[in-house]
Amino acid sequence: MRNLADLKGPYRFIMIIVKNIDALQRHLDKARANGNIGFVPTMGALHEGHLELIRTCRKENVQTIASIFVNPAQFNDPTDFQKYPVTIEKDILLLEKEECQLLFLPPVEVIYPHGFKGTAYFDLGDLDKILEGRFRPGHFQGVCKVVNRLLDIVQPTRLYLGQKDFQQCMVIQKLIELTKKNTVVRVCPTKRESDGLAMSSRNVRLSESQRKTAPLIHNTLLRAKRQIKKGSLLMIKQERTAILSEAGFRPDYFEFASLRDLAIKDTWDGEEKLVALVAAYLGEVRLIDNMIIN
Ligand code: PAJ
Repeated sequence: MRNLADLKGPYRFIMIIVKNIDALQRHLDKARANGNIGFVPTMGALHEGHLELIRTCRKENVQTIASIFVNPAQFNDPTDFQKYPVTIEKDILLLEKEECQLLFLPPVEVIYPHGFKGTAYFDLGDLDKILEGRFRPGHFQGVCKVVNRLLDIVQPTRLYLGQKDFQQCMVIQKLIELTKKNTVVRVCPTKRESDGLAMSSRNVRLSESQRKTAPLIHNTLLRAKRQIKKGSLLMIKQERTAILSEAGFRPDYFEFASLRDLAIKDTWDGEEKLVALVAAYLGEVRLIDNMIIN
């Protein structure tokens, strides 16, 4: 008889990958009996930002499930959808390394059996009309469609999201309230490259020289955080936008908003909690970032 210590060779964690709902439910039923389920939805092309979500989820839950689904409903720009990086084999290895127990990898017809065009509308108030919503019409409705569907399927105890997509976190929180789900949202800090650039699946599409310019988007937020004082915020917004334009960005917005409800602020009373948010194109690549100010 052999005991465990006799087993030679490296230990290899095996992650279960499922593509359809029946198989997923079978695994989830077993998982649920063992404890809390934490869920990390992604569109793949995984980087350290995603992996930090997995690590936090692993620490806080008995079972970690990730999903990879490049959601056609949330791309308002068809070129962005076509060019969205797909690195599935690498993603699987990365998730296994983090000991993620379950990966849901559905084909489009499993998520949208009747197509995605005519499905439900979620009343998010102003949340999907400002900032990203203004420049990417329909984007947050598309995010809600897929997240609503994924949450109905997985029914996790906790949902892990990145602060990098600050407005998305607020939208999904609102979706959960609207649909009266029991899932708790956990927002994890933005993971950055050493030069401050927020990690993003889209960063691989930047040219070498664009990649050198890109961290300015983070610097401009840091600068605004230092500059801000009670009174009008318009000068800072204009100055920050101009600096980005001079460096070769095409800014969509640089805004301050209330941390509570994301209402845009043109003046500050020196007390209200604010977040600064920026979106700008560098060539064809659209970058977003944000920073909590106080
Ligand atoms: P995706 O861009 O793949 O991001 C998946 C999750 O990783 C999101 O919660 C996002 O905020 C988080 N994330 C991305 N970059 C990060 C970084 N640098 N630091 C920390 N977290 C980061 O966001 C989506 O996919 C989709 O909209 C999705 C929610 C999956 C719905 O389709």
